[in-house]
Amino acid sequence: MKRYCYSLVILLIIYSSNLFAQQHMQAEILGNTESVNKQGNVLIIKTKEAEARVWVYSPSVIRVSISKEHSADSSFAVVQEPSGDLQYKETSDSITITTSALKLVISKSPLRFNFYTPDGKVLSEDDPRFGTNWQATRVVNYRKLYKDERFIGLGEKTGNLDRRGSAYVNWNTDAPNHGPTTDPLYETFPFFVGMHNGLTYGLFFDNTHKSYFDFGASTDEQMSWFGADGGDMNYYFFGAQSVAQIIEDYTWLTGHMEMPPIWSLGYQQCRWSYMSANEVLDIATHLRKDKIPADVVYCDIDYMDHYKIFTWNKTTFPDPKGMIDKLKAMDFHLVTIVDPGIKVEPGYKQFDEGVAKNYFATYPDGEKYIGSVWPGRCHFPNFTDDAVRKWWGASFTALTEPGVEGFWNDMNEPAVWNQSMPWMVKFGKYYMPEIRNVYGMQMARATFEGTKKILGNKRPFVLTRAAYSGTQRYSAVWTGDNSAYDAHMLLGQRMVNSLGITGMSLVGVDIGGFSGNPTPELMVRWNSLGVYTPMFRNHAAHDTKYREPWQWGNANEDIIRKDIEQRYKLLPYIYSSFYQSHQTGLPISRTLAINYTQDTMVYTENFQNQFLFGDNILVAPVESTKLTENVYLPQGEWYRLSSDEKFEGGKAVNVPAPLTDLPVFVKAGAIIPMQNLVQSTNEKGDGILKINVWNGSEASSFVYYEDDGSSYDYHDGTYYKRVISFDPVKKEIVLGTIEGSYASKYTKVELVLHGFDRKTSIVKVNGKSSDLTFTNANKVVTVMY
Ligand code: MIG
Repeated sequence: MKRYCYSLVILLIIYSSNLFAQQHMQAEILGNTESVNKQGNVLIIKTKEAEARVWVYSPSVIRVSISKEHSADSSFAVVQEPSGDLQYKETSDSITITTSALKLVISKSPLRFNFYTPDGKVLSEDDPRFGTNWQATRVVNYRKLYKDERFIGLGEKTGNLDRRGSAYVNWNTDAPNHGPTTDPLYETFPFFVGMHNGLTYGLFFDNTHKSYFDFGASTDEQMSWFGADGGDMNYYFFGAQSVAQIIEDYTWLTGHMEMPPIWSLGYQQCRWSYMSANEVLDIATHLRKDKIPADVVYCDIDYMDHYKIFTWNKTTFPDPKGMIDKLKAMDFHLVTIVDPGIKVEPGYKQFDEGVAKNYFATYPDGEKYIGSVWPGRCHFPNFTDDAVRKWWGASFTALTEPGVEGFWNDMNEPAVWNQSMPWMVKFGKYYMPEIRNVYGMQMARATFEGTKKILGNKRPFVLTRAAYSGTQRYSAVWTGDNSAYDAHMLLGQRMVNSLGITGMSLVGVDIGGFSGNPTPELMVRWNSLGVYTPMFRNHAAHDTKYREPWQWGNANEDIIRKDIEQRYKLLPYIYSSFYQSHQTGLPISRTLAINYTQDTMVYTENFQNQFLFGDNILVAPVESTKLTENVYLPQGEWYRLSSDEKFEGGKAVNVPAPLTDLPVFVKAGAIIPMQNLVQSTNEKGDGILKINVWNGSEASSFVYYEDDGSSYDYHDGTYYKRVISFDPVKKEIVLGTIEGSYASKYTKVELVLHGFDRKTSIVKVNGKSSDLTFTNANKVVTVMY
């Protein structure tokens, strides 16, 4: 009897501990190394829990992927292959991989990954206790957090430039009425740059599941961590010692943007919605009549027949081609919206074809998923499938045949009413939670690849709301449904700057704020900031007042016009900046943290919204309620663009900031090519390229770039490129040798000199001074080269 009791107790103990194990997830920590093997270009390290793989992609980019079960290796983001070059040294307790730019020291037991500069300075290390860690399918990497460490990046996120002390979630979400702290939003860019001890590094967590980043927000500053609900601990570590070079490496890895059609860099007029062809034409006519330079008008969802994608409303848009022909005659380009949801309606072409070919998302038993959006009950194309992408892409003939050249991809998080698509919905082989964060990117890809094919040698313009790392290869992005108040304008600017860190150069916000009605002051101010935003689009929600430039009274319209004129004058500079981005991945709007990484002032709340627009222009966003502003000018000398007033940098200055004059500065030595005023990018202009040079004490140069603005011929050398340089010691400006076979549309060069003293600094151009004639003390000469 006694014995029986004992065994019962033991049985109970075993039973209850099993119960315990069933009810509570175990945290599994990556343990001790059991084997190390090199297979071709990959180093494979096994522990009891998992397998780690390490590849060298370039001297400054090393990839680590840790998994319990590595599946087929594929990525939506990455376009590069690992290099064959992987050398390592192994001792009894560590493995070391050293390249010219990075040193990875892998401690074997327990298995931890620690990154250093080649000479051994710490860049970033695993938390020694926890490193990589699982709780069921959730995978997390805990990292050491250094006292002075800052973080920037993650793309479209609210909050501060410096993300230290904050945490974020990536889960693409339709977020109307989002506020200054809302998270997550529409896009996922799991890439950040860390900085401490005067050093920099980058980390890209290429995992499409819902993911999490905590930069010491809720860990009592003991550690930072990132992880995901599923998938592998798969990351790329960047070791370059400048933020700019890290961005170049990240965009090398995930791809560069193509040159955008130049018309997409002009002023864009949008609204939800211009309700008829007549209204669209009225808007375009009014812009021309009022001499507001512009290139683009939009059709939002109401151009369609019952919101059916790839259709036109026969009553309100009876003759799309006729309308677009008229727009073209006025030098306008039309962009139309497309949503992913395909209306469930037998007889509707896209519905019938998609059903017949099984192109839509399903439940696991094959029943098609239905979610409601604008058209009512809808199916959702599986854009992860190549055949579906081709089918979607080919459908655009309904829009391209009448002449549409821009394709706005909305609602592709994907959004459904009430925002709760079930987790078991399948897109081909993927369940929704795994694919959600790349759905929008794959829709943009389908749109870009399809329209590019249809348009032949013409560049399509694609704009998407949802995105994932690598989207720059296909599309521009905007920051979704912002709101008409000052804090949102500033927040939007930080997002534009942050998106630039993660490879998105062609970005914009809805000027004026999508939801709500801006005050006239806010509209004017926001428009002046739009001049210095890569994509410059005025857009508003359906329940707001009309907000075209003439809706604000004559005086305000005059200010708005003058600002938009400035945008058009700057286009040669802006277009050249896009070429730089196409070549290197550097953004157009650059947080000051890129060029002035070690200057703590740029991270302060007062100055964190400031940015460089291209290499040479510094912009300070200002609330519409302020008429002066404290602007932080980093080290060096600066000139105010509007007055040529000169400032010593390395300090904050208080400057006038009336609504007519946003604080915009140029660097001493800046070279900024401009042109005369035109009403659209299609207008030929006076043929004079105005090369503005601001005097400085250091040599400077600028790569001027031009092409036809619309075709892909630039891939074959049909462009016009020259380096323009200024040497203050020799007092010479050199217009370098012309590269490429394109004939510039400018036949004359006019030098506009700023800050030069007429007597002492006569400037030679390409060795000659005889052609120079000053028209006044500080300005101009005309030279022909
Ligand atoms: O449910 O197409 O963010 O720019 O105007 C709203 C109508 C759908 C959301 C987009 C917005 C667009 C609007 N769309």
